[in-house]
Amino acid sequence: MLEDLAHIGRDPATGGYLRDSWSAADMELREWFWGEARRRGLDVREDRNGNLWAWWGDPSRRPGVVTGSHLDSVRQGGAFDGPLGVVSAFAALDVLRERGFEPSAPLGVACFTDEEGARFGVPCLGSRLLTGVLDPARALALTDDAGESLAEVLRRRGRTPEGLGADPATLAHVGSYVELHVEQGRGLVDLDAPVGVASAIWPHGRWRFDFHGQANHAGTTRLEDRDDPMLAYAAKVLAAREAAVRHGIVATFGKVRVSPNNANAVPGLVSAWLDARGAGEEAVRALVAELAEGADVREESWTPIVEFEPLLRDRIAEAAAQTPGSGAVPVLATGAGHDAGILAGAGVPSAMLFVRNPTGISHSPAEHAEADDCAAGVRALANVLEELCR
Ligand code: HGY
Ligand code: MN
Ligand code: MN
Repeated sequence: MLEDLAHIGRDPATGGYLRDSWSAADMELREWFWGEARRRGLDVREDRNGNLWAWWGDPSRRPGVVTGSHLDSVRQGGAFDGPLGVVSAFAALDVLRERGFEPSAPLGVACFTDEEGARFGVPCLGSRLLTGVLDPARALALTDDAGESLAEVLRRRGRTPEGLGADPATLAHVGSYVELHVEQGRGLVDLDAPVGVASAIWPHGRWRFDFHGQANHAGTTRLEDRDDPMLAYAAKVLAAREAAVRHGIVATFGKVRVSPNNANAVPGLVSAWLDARGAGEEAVRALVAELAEGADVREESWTPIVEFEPLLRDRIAEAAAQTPGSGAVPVLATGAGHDAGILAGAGVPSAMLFVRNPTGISHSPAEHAEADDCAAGVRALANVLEELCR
């Protein structure tokens, strides 16, 4: 299944993926999801927010056990972040059927829309809308780099923007949620384990900074006459790194938009996005407060710390370790956000399985997972689903 997806949205020049939400690549990925679900006789549907659900059993009878992830990517992302979780969900369902397992609870495969927030800026857009933590009016007004709003994009894709919003009926179908995800660090490499279980997701957020200046000629404007926002931006980037070291957290300016972006002009405006994360919420807030001093800044998203429910976490780790030869399944925290964190925050018992990434690199074409480790992840997920559906 990973090979079937490998060509969709792939940039041949870099091997990276361009799978913006609602892009042509995303529409192809959605078709793939429907096909895989239909091939397995699952009842597949798209909810009002654009999330996809494929059910084995009827969740309106009783809440089901759901597993899945997302198919969209960051710009020039890797092949596994998201897709590995969706592919493993279908594969784990196949393993359960091979074992002759009859779930006593409905079993669902989920694909959340726009987990990365690469196009419209708010990550986990689909799960935030589903759980009601994101105001649909705000979501619809979000615009992409071309200035197109989510509402316009949805209409162009034949969806109904007015339908966006909290969806308690769909959320009620989710009795518990387990997301398998490629690890986005070196935890499992250092522990020499193919599969791990999440203990927590660090608090993290995104802030947009606007540095205002005066557009002017690069050749005729004397230095003392300049009001160059690029200098303020550069100073802020260096300040963010210094503050991150001091606060013991991470901070990144990974996206910047210069306008009008001429090589021969002093810019009029520099917009830049800060991503700050860390084990402790207060340190993240303190760093942002420092950088926000005297700046034109607005918070675009915030995700509080997620501590996965310990009993469920340990039950998952136990089940995942049932596979002969799997060895212990370590428990580790992550600095990466996930839909599982949004669902956990909405009170849905949630858990995550990680699959070893030998490069430890993510949000890059260098992201990788070995076939054997992916297979170990599927077996562990099948065990977990069997345990939860018992
Ligand atoms: O950015 C993140 O934490 C996740 O990969 N969306
Ligand atoms: Mn990601
Ligand atoms: Mn992801």
